[in-house]
Amino acid sequence: MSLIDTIKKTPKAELHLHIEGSLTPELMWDLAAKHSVSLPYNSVEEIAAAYNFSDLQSFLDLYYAGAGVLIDEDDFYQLMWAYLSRCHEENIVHTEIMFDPQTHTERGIEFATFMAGFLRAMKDAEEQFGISSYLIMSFLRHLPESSAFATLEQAKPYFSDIHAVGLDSSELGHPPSKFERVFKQAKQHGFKIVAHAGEEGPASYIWEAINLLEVDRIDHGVRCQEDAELMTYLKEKQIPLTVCPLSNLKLCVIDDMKQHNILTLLEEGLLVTVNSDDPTYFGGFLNDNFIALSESLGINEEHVKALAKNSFIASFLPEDKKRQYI
Ligand code: ES4
Ligand code: ZN
Repeated sequence: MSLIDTIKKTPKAELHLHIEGSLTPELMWDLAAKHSVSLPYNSVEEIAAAYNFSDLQSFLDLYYAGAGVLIDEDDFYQLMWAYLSRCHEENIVHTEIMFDPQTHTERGIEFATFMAGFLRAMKDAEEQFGISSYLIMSFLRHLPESSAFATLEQAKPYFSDIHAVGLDSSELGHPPSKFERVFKQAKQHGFKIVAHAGEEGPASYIWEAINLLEVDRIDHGVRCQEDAELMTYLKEKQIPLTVCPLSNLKLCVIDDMKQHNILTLLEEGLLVTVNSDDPTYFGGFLNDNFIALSESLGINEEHVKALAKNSFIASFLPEDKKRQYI
């Protein structure tokens, strides 16, 4: 079997995926027409051609604008259904999906609207494809703590549908410490905790996520290598890092995929996983990320198997379910 076949056929879990970042240019175009939302593009091709970013913020500006076409329950259903259908094609058997309530509530969209669409698609994917999926509610870190608290309150009717809370958006200048109190409350409600840290931000933000937010996983975390003590800690505690290679390339965290440190981190014994982050904006879904690593870093079949195994170990699945895959 070729390496590409191994990548495609190996059952995988995806742990770092923003559902709003899986909006295809085609669906954006169709929903803009449906709702008479004006886009600054004249065609689907123009949308795709606009996806050239210089850093995280330049991406986030387009990502929030793109999400403006998501208005009614069926839009959120279609968005989630399209992603889960792609999971089926890619042999992703379990996925833990981030969504940003504030991206929608700030535009006047009700929690009930997006949650109903997401949950209906997730149920259909479980029934039709056997894919299990969990939701991770992420707070936007560029907004104030009070907005995160209000979001947690609004989510109360859906607590049983949400597995974890996370932290995303503009990292620099918005350290995890800004959200210590709201994460403490989320933890008291029994949620698992994740946070983006060490993508553009320094290793100290990863320490804050660990010590102040008490995270179960770090999203990205690739700047951990700048702190030897942190590397030792991550290895000893086996705190998972959900790494997103094509994202790091597209957002200029690295200049060339050959510079990516994921293989070094794996070989050092850290619990790293491969993920797609915002696949339609960054030029590839999960298997494309594995393929990019094979082309640039020469990962082999053992690496693919180890990374896929890590994705289940690092997941929030119950132990008996994990054991089916590891
Ligand atoms: C994100 Cl790549 C990335 N980093 C931080 N926040 C995000 N939201 C969506 N994608
Ligand atoms: Zn992300």
